Amino acid sequence: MQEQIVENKKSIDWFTESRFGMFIHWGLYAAIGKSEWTMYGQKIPVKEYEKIAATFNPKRFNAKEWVSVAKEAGMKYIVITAKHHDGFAMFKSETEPFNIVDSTPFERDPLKELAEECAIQGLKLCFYYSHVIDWHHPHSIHEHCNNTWDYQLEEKSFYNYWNRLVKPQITELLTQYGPIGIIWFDTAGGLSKKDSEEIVQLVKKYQPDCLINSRVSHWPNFGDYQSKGDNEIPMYGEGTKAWETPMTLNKSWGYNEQDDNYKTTESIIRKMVTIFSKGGNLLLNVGPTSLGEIPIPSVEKLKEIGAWMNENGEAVYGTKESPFPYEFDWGAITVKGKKVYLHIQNNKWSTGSIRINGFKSKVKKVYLLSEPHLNVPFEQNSVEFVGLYNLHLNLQNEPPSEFISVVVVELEGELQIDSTFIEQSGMIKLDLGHSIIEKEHDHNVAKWKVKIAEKGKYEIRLITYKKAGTNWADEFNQDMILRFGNKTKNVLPKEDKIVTDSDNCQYPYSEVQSHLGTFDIETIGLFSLELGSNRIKEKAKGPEIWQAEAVKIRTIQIIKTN
Ligand code: H79
Repeated sequence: MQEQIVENKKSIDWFTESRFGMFIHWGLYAAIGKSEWTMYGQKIPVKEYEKIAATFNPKRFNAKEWVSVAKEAGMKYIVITAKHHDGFAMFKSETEPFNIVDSTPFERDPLKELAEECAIQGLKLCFYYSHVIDWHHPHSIHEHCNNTWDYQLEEKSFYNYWNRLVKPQITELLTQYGPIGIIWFDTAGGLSKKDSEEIVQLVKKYQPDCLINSRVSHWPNFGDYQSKGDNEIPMYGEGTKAWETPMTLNKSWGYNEQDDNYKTTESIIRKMVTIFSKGGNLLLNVGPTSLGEIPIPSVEKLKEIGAWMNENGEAVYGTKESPFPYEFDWGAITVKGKKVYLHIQNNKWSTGSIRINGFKSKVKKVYLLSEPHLNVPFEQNSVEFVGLYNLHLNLQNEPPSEFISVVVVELEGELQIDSTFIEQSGMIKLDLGHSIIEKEHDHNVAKWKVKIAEKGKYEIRLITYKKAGTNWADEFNQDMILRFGNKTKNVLPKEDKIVTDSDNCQYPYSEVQSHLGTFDIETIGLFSLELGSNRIKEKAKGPEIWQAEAVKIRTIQIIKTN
């Protein structure tokens, strides 16, 4: 038996180069209009749920329009729900008549039409398939979320489901629709290691180049790339494999008629850039209606995103992650060969200048990506005794793009930076993922080393992500121990500031900022910073379930206050 699934280098390249895909959650649930978990939430009996199929007739479905919306947004692949947790197949299945061709008046196979259109327009088609949760089938078994209103758990026999529905339907999807980019699995809770391996082998048997996301299994080391949690943007230091964030435009995956909680276009573009700068892909979701239309506000957002991608795509497609192991407060960095792309937020642009510390490479020229004839004046300095190299840009021109504008830094030679933590214009974010965690007494201590280049007062802030509905006091009821330089402080973090939508954090989490203390730094150089708490866990060895934790410790931020 195989211990590790070997990464297929050749076929992962298209994925990492594409960076941006469209997720489509579409199924019978669109007709209820309350997202894809309604059957489970309302315990709708199978017999009742099947009646929706009899009236499901998405007459306005037009594959050409959907693929065009994705393509014009700059997306290179589409992942559509072939079967979600409700068990309804959105394709012609010989295995099970509970499918869109055999049990609706629509009678067409939208996946076939999308496959043909994707081939014409040059996008990769990929299928989401709920392999463990299936509330329609009498024998599916998940560790938590089963249909217990129609079926008795103790009467279920899992292999009836696995061998007679899952394997044949995955075979259909891999043999009837041409080359498939990814089979996107979800919610594998309870699936054995042996069955996980078997499903991987089945996919590879029919299409060796088809990628599989890590959610195929809750066992470690599965999948060709890491599928982050729903709406999760990872921190630094969480692994190196290719990865992807699935993200909603509002708060829902499947069509939800009441959900007009759309993120602003600016918020989405900031998150996109953050993801790209960390080396990830973004799979951005739409939830079409039961008539077969992508909701108008979604189409409008995607048009604005497309305009940005059209101007700035060179700084996205085929780029690599930023070599700096931390976030900047002005934006983010991507790299391609000897070009370093600075994605600068327009509101930071108005400050007139940007300084990057730790930039060692000799710079040839700096210019605006969308107007390459416009040079950006720059200076390079070094302060040898603290090992500090900086690049200073003068942003004289107006920001050329909406929301975020890209400056290209062209290098003379190879990219070389100082990858230790260095404060950047008086600010640095140290992610927990890049700390060293050691046990002391009854708790763990996270440790970092950070270079401070200017004397003065520095505020230390804790950044945590809190899940909606969590009571802070239940989570934090013991002091944390903070050490900076040679001073120590015990502090109980409070919810000093809550940000519901930041560049890295979104629903169902909010970013909480807690003031931990202020320290005087009287000499410049390298300092150690340590945070001790019973809430700091050892680093996870296997896959983690993103939304399992009520509060996640994320980052220590150091900010110069004078
Ligand atoms: O397909 C989308 C979700 O349906 C699926 N993953 C994305 C891509 C998903 N499956 N499980 N979960 C997400 C986590 C389950 C969350 C739940 Fe709930 C909390 C289920 C019931 C309570 C969210 C909130 C759904 C209904 C209420």
